[in-house]
Formats: sequence, C-alpha cells, structure tokens
Amino acid sequence: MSKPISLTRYLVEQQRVDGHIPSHLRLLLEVVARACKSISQAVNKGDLGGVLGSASTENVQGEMQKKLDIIANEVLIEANEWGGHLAAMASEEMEGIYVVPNRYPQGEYLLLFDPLDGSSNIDVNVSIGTIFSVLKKPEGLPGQSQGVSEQDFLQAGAQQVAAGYCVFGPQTTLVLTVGDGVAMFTLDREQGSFILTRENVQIPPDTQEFAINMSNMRHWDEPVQRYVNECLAGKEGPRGKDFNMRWVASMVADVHRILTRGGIFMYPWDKREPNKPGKLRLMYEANPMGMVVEQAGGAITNGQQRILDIQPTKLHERVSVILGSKNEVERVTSYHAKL
Ligand code: AHM
Ligand code: MG
Repeated sequence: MSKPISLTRYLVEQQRVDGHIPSHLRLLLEVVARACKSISQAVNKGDLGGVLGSASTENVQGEMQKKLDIIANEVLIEANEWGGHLAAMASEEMEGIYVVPNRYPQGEYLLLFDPLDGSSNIDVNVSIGTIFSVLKKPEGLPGQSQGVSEQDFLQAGAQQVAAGYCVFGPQTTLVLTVGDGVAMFTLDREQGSFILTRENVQIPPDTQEFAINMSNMRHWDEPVQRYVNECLAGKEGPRGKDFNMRWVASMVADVHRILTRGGIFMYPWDKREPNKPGKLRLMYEANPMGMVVEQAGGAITNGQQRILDIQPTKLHERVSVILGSKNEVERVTSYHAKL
C-alpha cells in the first residue's frame, strides 16, 4: 500500500510543481487547516466542553450568534494573525475587517471565512463546517499608503487564489482547491493530521437529486418553481425521471454530498425579503464554494450570471445561489433567461 500523503506534503509538492503556490500561501493554508482541527475538537466536545447553545449576541446580519460561532471565529483569527502571511481577515461574525495588528508582520493575502456554517445544526449534532476564501491584496499604486481597507476585499470570486471548507460530520474532511482541481483530506485523529483521501474530485454533470428548503416554495420566483415542480413530477413529468431530495440546512454538508455523488443545491432569492438578493453571503459562502464546485467541473450561478464574475459592492453582500451538476445548473439558469 502506498504511504499516506499528509496535507503538509501535498502543499509542499504543490509549491514545488512550477512554483504552483507561493510559500506564504502554503503557510496560510496550513494554518487554516490547523485552526479547523481546533474547531473540530471544540465541535466534538459538544456539551462536555460547554460550547453548545446561544451566546446571547447578534452578528452584523442580525442573527443570534451561537457560542461555537464565536469560538470558531476567535480560533481562526488567533491562528492566522501572527504568521506574517496575511494583511487582514473578514468574517461572517465581524462587521468590519480585522487588520493584522502592527506588532506582527503584514503579509500579502486576505482571508475571508464563515467560521461555522450551518449554525442552526450545531446544537442538534448535525454536520456543520468552516468555509474559507483567499484573495491577494491588490498592489497599491506608487505613492499610495500601504494600509489595507475593506475596498481591497471587494474582488470578484474569480480572483480567489485558494478556497475550501472543512466539514465536521461523522468524519472531519478538509476540501481544498488552489486552482488546480479539488482534493479532499480526512482528519486522522490519532496522528493529528489531515491525510489526502481523494484527488481530482469531479461532480457528475447530470443528477437526479436536488437540495432546496421546500418550506419556502410559495415564496420562490417562477423559474425555481418550474424547475422543482418538474423534478417533483418524476417519471411522468417533462423530465421523464424520478428525483430524490436532500436538505441538510448546512451548505457545507449539502455541497460535500454534491462533490461526492452529484446533485444541485439552490438557495434562491425569494419574496420573504424581496430587497435582499438571497440568504447566503457572496464573499465567504458562495464564492469559495463556487471556486471548489467549478474546479470539480460543476457550475454556480445566481440565475442570471456566473457567481464568480459578480463584482462585490460590500463585504456582507448576499446572493442567490444555484450550484452543482453542470447540466442541471444550466437548466435552472436558462429558465431564468426565459422570464
Ligand atoms: P449560517 O451561515 O447563518 O449558518 O446560514 C447559512 C446556512 C447554510 O449553511 C444553509 O444552506 C442555510 O443557511 C439553511 O437555511 P434554512 O435554515 O433557511 O434552511
Ligand atoms: Mg454560513
């Protein structure tokens, strides 16, 4: 049997191949993985660690924070602030950006994260995860100050240099792309390291499985209603085949299933809050998942355009999301075009 390949070795090899990733990006990804290990430990302890339940505070989105949302946010900040690889961080749980303090060296990367996605599942022992996105800080014009601002973060998802997530489920699995396909690493708890378990992950282009919160059906727009109704009609309907449905209510778990066996995931705009483009956040949920999904041969749109082409206008911008098996995503997107 061939020797297991650790995440460290995988990243070192990525660095060697044509200088595929610079050393600071390698360091950054190792630190993010280490933070994910700590978060995984906290998640695993659950009630024994006193980490479940609400923190009685609200985040910038007006959502109640769970204790683990705050713990995971702190773990990521503390792990990443001193290594010299980052200029600043941004998170679902912080209103503004977190600039690396002056006492540490400033790096050239920007890190965005949703520290614990699927918060509603924390207390009920269902899979949750950490999502992360890495951008390069834009180079300032000669004579400009060297500081970092929120504006530096407002780059389209296509500019990401790395992205991924870590799902805390029956196994803890880190999924990563540096723009050269998607690799999965399973946490070996005895060794304390992530081990490469799948490479060149590919999402099948066709599927018979969709994921959407059906309780919102009456609020959706016509194209999404049409698509789901056609799936529900099964063999006798226009699609001529039966569809299965799954909804974990943790994007990380739903996306992980899609990477494993295909499928389509939708969190579309709906009429409950017509002024919001959607529920999910563009910069630290849709964009990183979009990079992973596209690198695995899938697609992601907001119904109108490729999500990775959207120019963000604010850090906590929301977006309608349709992602997964390419042919299904294209079908739903084409229904929007016919409006
Ligand atoms: P969160 O970041 O506050 O946890 O919200 C995002 C989550 C996604 O993981 C998931 O797909 C969705 O919200 C579930 O929403 P709903 O509870 O409406 O089904
Ligand atoms: Mg989230």
